Amino acid sequence: MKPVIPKSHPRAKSLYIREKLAHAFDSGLVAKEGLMAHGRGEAFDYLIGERTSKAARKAIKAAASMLLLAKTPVISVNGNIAGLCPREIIELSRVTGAKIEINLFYASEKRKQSVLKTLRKNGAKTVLGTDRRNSKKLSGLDSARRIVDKNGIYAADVVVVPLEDGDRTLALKKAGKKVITFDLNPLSRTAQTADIAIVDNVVRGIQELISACKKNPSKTPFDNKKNLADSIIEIKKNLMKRAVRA
Ligand code: PTJ
Repeated sequence: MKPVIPKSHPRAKSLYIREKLAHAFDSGLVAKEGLMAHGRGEAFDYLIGERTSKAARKAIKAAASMLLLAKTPVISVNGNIAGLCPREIIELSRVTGAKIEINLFYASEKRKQSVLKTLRKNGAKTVLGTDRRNSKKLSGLDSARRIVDKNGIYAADVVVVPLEDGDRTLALKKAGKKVITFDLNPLSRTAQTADIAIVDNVVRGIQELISACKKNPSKTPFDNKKNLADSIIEIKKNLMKRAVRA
């Protein structure tokens, strides 16, 4: 079959990611709402300039150090992240010793099984979040995300929550956990509530995070609010450059 997106297309990379997510939707991994969430992300990525910003690099370094110092880190996996970067999730788990737990907002047993199958196909050995006997409830949360694994998120000291909803980030914080997120929207409640928000496309940022973990960075002070402000300023600068050219 002839590829739909020509390699020469000026925005081929972004379109490949979109196509990957569309395929993941067709194979039952991604919720239809996940496609819309991706669209919102794409819009912010456009404003950021579709590259990893200086502020994001700083957040990635801080996240690597937090993950490596954690005692019981967990990576929470939803449909979008399973569709976009399953191999990288497993690699991140390998380099940090973090457990992997499936946790869906638009929860369904069928989609959970699809995510599990994809993670296994990509090399995951142990995946939490599928055994009801281990279910515990996170308090202060009404969505399906409140059901977590007692050996995973429930017991974690650090949780990575890529493409998240703000409510759970707050509930995790209230439960005394440190939260790391990937969110292209620096204004989102998740980004504003997390300890470390990496304002980058998870597809790019997760590769950088894996590389940073391999370098074993030392702990340096990190201020999430300041970093988010820097991310917004970088967007502004990028827009100003475009405005001058126009
Ligand atoms: O698979 P499920 O059922 O757990 O559902 C997953 C989604 C993503 C649908 C659910 O968590 C959701 O509705 O999320 P929100 O509230 O729309 O938030 C998603 C956030 O991620 C938004 O702020 C987007 O800008 C951002 N985002 C979207 N795509 C990316 C992204 N951030 C980083 N990388 C992306 N590729």
